[in-house]
Amino acid sequence: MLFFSALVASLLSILATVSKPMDAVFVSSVPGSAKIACSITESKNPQNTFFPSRAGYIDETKSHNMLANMRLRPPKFISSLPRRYHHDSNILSTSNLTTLALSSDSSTVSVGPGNRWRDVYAYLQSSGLVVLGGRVGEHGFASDNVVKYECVLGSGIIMEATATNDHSDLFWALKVGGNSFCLVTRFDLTTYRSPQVWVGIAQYDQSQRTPYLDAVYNFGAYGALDLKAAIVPTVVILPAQNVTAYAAAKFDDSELNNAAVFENFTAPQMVPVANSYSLQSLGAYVALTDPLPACPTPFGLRQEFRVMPCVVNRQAMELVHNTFTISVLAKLSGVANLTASVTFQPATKEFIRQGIARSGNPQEVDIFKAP
Ligand SMILES: *[C@@H]1O[C@H](CO)[C@@H](O)[C@H](O)[C@H]1NC(C)=O
Ligand SMILES: *[C@@H]1O[C@H](CO)[C@@H](O)[C@H](O)[C@H]1NC(C)=O
Ligand SMILES: *[C@@H]1O[C@H](CO)[C@@H](O)[C@H](O)[C@H]1NC(C)=O
Ligand SMILES: CC(=O)N[C@H]1CO[C@H](CO)[C@@H](O)[C@@H]1O
Repeated sequence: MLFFSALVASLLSILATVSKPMDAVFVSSVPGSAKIACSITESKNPQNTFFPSRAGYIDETKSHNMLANMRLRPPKFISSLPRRYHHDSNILSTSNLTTLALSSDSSTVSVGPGNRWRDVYAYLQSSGLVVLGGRVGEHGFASDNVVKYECVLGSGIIMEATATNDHSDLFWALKVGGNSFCLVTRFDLTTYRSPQVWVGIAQYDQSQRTPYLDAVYNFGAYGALDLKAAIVPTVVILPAQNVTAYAAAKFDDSELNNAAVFENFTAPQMVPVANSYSLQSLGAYVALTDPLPACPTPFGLRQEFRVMPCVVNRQAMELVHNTFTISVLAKLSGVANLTASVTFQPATKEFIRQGIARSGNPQEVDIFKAP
């Protein structure tokens, strides 16, 4: 905890993403026990078990870029699988769990995990409501805005977890727990009234490298001063084409285009080569950017994420940026279709504050210990 108590301003998560062609490994190359599990599952549930050569499998992998050994409908058959597969959502398809229902007072929306964000925003658009789908300090992380999970345990038992019921420990753990604790079959999310916002992506060429990294650093250090504004700054590398580009997805929960916190992302400080920042509904924005034009994931490609948190530090950003771009360009130029990117994601103090205010922060980042 020494690391966090030395926290000066805010955290900066470095998200590295790599999209690459999918390996040809599925049921045929998995270890023996998995093969047996697949056969047992298939014999019990032939309609919903998909091996690579079958139509259902191809449909699933067309719409989801995950590595998948097989697919079946949860939660009914979970307990027939060996325990080590219970929580591996990569082998379970949730694509038919497509619930979308606004509560009677419109304060929450129930969302099945088979939905894409574009479905959720499109569903809410006519009511002028939105949910937190990402990383906006004003309301914390998306996981700070889940009020209830419906989930299936390894034993096959279905339960609901909230901040205050008998399963509050599970609720707390699910905030950062990924799929290690249960399979979530429904998320109840807090809604916000926000019919139109300023949102869009500015793109810069290689010449803007230094002012771009400076602007991202400043946002990490001072971005909490404007709670309504957020950025997702991504360095995109296409090694086969020898191209490095800089992008900033900017968001301001306001109908006025006056976020001073973005001053260094616009002229004269930096001149974008393309810019879609405009007043629009989040639904319209998400429909246009899913999948992101900068990182398309067509059939046959998959994505992999790695996250490393560190205290905001301009020198560290320089080191990560240079090491990553230089080694990707030098070592991966022979890989066609590969996109590698680094997102210097500022997580301001407000993110952490909101997490603590909304039923606790399992990451145990203690901003109040900052000097
Ligand atoms: C989803 O439902 C459809 C229609 O009932 C069915 O054909 C398909 O196999 C189901 N998909 C999965 C993954 O269970
Ligand atoms: C890649 O582009 C840079 C300029 O952006 C250039 O200096 C370098 O020589 C190029 N490398 C290759 C292998 O083409
Ligand atoms: C913009 O950049 C200048 C110079 O680096 C810096 O002093 C200022 O704080 C930055 N503004 C914001 C809002 O980050
Ligand atoms: C899906 C995709 O982007 N495929 C491309 C991979 O790279 C080859 C060679 O550059 C292209 O021809 C494909 O279109």
